[in-house]
Amino acid sequence: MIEQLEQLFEDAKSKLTTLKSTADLEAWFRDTLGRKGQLTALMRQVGSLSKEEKPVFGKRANEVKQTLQSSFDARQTEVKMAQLEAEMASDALDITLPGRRSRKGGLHPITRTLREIYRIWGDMGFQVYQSREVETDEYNFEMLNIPEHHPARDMWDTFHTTSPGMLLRTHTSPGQIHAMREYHPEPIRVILPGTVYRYEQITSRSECQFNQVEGLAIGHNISLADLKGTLSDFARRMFGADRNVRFRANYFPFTEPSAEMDVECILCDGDGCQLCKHTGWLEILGSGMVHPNVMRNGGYDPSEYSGFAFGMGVERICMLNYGICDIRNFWSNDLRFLQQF
Ligand code: FA5
Repeated sequence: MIEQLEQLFEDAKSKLTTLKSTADLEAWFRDTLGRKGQLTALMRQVGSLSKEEKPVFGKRANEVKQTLQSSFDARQTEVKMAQLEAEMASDALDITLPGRRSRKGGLHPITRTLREIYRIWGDMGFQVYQSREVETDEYNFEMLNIPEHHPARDMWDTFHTTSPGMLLRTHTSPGQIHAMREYHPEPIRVILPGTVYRYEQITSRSECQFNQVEGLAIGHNISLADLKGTLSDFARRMFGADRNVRFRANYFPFTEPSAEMDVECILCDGDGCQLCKHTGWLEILGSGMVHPNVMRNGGYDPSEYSGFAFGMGVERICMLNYGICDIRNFWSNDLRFLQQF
């Protein structure tokens, strides 16, 4: 029987070296070392041996089993590696294929316009001051000389929150009071950008949610001439030196005197079109000399200080610059519109 064992050992070992697939290896294992394999069958016959032969056979059978098991493990690893290499050679990764392009986004035209506005006012010595979007009635109206029941409240109807006296600001002007209270008694040169809200009919020129940039200059001996000169200079830098502007007297409760500034319509070059309501001009901002009551509410003494303020509509400026004839495009999320910028 020991000869049979040695024969089995030699045959199994040499067969193992010829195997090239996992399936063949599995079959070899089943036939040789498996529960119904040849070695197991041989080992079961140990009972038929003499007392002296038994331990010799048992020891050798275990050695054979262990050697065949480790040869099997080593061969299995070799076969797997060879298979992997063959797969990699036949299914090689072609790194010359172009990757998927990531889609490029662009800045919204309003963001571009805001950045241009910041740049121009920055060059003129104005710094950005951030003010809140949810305001109190006191700051949005009362501090700006618009007491309860004042008819001017009709022009600036807004969205109210469930907390009494809290509302979405209708303009960036309440920021004037915040800035004055923070900077007093220093001179001030700030712009205050941000979103404002109005309960109002949406048309091609008017939205219920839009952006404004407020401006405030407070100091000694600031006059209406400074206001006109500074705003005209802004228009020249923003729209080009050949674009005409005009000032129209107007009324705002928080400035006295007050004026609106119009820019010649860029779409029709002043001939009249739908955008400019056939007037040839587009209003871009309201402005004026800060009212003494507002000055006092901000903590400044109007007999010592004076100043001007303005509030410009960013969408209107953007429309003029890019020749956009409908304000509703800005919030429509239409890629055909946005991809043009
Ligand atoms: C005001 O909001 C004042 N707070 C401006 C001001 C500030 C005056 C400081 C004096 C001193 P008005 O409601 O006119 O004013 O709005 C200012 C600008 O915002 C307008 O000139 C216009 O360009 C823009 N605007 C107003 N309403 C809308 C709207 N519904 N949609 C888009 N832009 C608008």
